[in-house]
Amino acid sequence: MVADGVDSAEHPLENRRMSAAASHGPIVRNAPRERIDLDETSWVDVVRGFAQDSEATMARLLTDVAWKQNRMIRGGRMVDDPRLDGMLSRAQAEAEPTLHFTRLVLDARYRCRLIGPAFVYYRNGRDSMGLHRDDEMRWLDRTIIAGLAFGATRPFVLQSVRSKQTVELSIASGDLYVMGGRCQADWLHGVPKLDECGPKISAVWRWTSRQGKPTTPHRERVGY
Ligand SMILES: O=C(O)CCC(=O)C(=O)O
Repeated sequence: MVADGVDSAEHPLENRRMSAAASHGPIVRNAPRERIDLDETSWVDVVRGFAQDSEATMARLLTDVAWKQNRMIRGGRMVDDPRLDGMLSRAQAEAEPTLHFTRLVLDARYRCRLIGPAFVYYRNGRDSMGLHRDDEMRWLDRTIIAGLAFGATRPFVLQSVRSKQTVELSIASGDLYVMGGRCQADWLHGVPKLDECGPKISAVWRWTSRQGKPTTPHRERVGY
């Protein structure tokens, strides 16, 4: 087989490099992972530049995802959520190389079977996600929530439920973040509004250990 002028059949090292690249698609499996300990039991991992083809993937997601305008009660009346939510069928998600390989890497790295991805589309800076925890999972004592970003760079804010201490990360296109431990029990997270900002899509995978006492989901999202 000849690729880029290299006959890989005669070059075992090149052969191995090519099959490693092919087996992980457009993601950088070994991109450095920074662990941020929020407290003794909650953490966030951030992997910068994890997805290599985020522009092309975003263009396909914009057309392929079934985007939906959800509504919420705010101040006693129904209003549109300031963002769109969406899903792909399992087959569609698995056919998208970045999503397929991200799921494989996450499952292997965190030793769990994540559900998803679900998608969030922030059309501009006015779209946002209020501070919340992903309590629809109900068992929050030990969870893994991963988000892969496509498009505009935006802040991702975490706030301690008890002390109100905040940690702000800047998440750019192709960056992967993973919240773990007791993060959903003890910390809120959200994406604040910005004055000026281009579109952004987040792909989100979730897993719960189902350990501990289940919570009752509470839809209200504060701020933003
Ligand atoms: O856009 C993000 O990364 C945050 C998404 C999120 O918080 C959620 O879907 O619950």
